[in-house]
Amino acid sequence: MLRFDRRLLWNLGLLLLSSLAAADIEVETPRLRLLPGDLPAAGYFSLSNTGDESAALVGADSATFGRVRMHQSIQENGVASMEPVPRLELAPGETVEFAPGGYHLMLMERGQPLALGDEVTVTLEFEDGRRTPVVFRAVSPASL
Ligand SMILES: [Cu+2]
Repeated sequence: MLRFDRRLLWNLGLLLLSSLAAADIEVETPRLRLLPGDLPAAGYFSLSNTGDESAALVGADSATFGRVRMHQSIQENGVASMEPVPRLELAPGETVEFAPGGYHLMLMERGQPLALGDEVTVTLEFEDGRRTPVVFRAVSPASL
């Protein structure tokens, strides 16, 4: 007869809980716009909160870059600039696009040369302490 021991059940429960918790943020089409030399790269992706509680993105980091910041491009009196975004909240079911002309990750001080097609891991940091590693592929600005 099959007999479950209590600790096994407990571990299975924890595993289930952690996979549920990890499943409510989805990142699609992560790509890194690569500019020549030491110019900052820009990270674009689509971020969805598929859970039933709000989630807030509060930062990102990467071993490949010295500094990663969240920015938003803005147009003021016909002049393009950008401002820091310290916190971006997503309501349940909400999707936010990081795309040219809007939200982006700005990745500065690259620690190694990068070529088109290279993969770079960037970890997204959420307010609840969750850290979600995402693999970005380096693309040319012309492809965006
Ligand atoms: Cu920027």
